[in-house]
Amino acid sequence: MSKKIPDPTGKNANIRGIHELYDEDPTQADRQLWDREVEPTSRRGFLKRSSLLAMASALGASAIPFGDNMPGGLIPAALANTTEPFALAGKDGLTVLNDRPINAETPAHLLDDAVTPGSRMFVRNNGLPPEMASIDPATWTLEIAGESCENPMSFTLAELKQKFEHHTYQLQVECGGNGRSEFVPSASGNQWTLGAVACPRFTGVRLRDVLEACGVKSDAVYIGYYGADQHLSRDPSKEAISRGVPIAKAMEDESLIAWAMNDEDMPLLNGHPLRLVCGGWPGSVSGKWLKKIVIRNKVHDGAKMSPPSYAVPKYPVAPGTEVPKSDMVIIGSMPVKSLVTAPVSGVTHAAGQVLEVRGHAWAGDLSVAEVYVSIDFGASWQKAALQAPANRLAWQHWSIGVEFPEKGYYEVWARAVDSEGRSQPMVVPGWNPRGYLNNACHRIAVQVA
Ligand SMILES: Nc1nc2c(c(=O)[nH]1)N[C@H]1C(S)=C(S)[C@@H](COP(=O)(O)O)O[C@H]1N2
Ligand SMILES: [Mo]
Repeated sequence: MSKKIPDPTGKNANIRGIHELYDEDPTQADRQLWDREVEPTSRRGFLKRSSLLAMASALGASAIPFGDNMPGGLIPAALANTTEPFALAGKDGLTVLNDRPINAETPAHLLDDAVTPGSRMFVRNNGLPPEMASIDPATWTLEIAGESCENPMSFTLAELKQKFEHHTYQLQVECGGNGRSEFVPSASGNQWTLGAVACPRFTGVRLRDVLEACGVKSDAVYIGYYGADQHLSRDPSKEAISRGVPIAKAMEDESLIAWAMNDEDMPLLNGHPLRLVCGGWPGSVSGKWLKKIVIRNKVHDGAKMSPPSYAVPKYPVAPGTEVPKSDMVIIGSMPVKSLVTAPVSGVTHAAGQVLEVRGHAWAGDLSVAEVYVSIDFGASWQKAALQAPANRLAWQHWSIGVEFPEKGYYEVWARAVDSEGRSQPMVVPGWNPRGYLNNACHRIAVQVA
């Protein structure tokens, strides 16, 4: 007999889909998963016990004497008596999904800027980021090595800046799991909705120029990165994540080793003082807090590099299918997608007036050819005006004036088509075990009154 088990901690009540994962009594592993994958985001909810220990100092207390009696993860009243949602320093209006590791996404209407400000760029951490106080840009070094590197070398940040030409590109970075929350049955991992995507301007040196200065052997097929963040266990022999890209992607003009975002230092949570940016691919290839790059003679084998991480089945599977790792492929270029960034979903609009609807569209390594908008649940589509990208791998802006025939409830759906004629699907596409690549149309609600 299977039955639905409520989350015994009650912490995840607002997180869609999590309970569907469990129809047996929860195991210890399940409880750990609740703690690890779906930590609470509301002060009216609960925090996990490990975070509580740190909370004594947040309360300005030296200790919480009866802390052992606190129900696992209870939020202290001193912090609970406010309606302010949890906020991340330097991140403006982002929704925090997790606090250990820190993961936060941006509501669609806060992604309205043509170029995403640092304060609005999502945060996806697999481990524990280095602390600001431990980062000294003056002594930071980047090492280039690996079996397919002719002359392994190390560069200080100043040497990188001085030896190589600087380049600035606006680059779209989207987490491979963006949209995961819509898959049924649900996939474990951050329950991203729409906002694990951004397109800031990055400045740095070309990855290619640095690799070539160190000599790329003819047998090179891949690069891999290592960052200064720690594994969640703090075990120094483990990497939080160490991924990479095929050498052809690494050698593209737009693949950067970047120190600046929008002409400012990289925000700490986005990889200060140095990160890799390979736009158009899952964000996980763009290594933060970059310490080392290896040139490999095989597919890089760092943490979260092999299936099922960042991989999808080679063939379509029915929802819920168990897929052998050998039948999975590593995700490369991301699929075509778009966002409606204005108006905000749920807006009330005056009847008889034209509603200005706008947003962005992007298509991995490709460009976007067309964007269409529907106000009748996909029965008919109107073509939006679409701008060229600022450069290759930047998202493109679209806009359209929409008229509504009468008062009532409408949804505005947006659908982009890439330069090879592939369209976003109107419904959630191919289910896959880890919940990647959901590029379904974004829709917003509009009340015409
Ligand atoms: N060192 C390091 N680099 C990393 C990660 C990480 O946890 N550690 N997360 C990756 C993932 S999964 C994504 S989606 C992007 C997110 O970049 P952002 O946090 O700057 O938005 O960083 C990638 N680079
Ligand atoms: Mo990611």
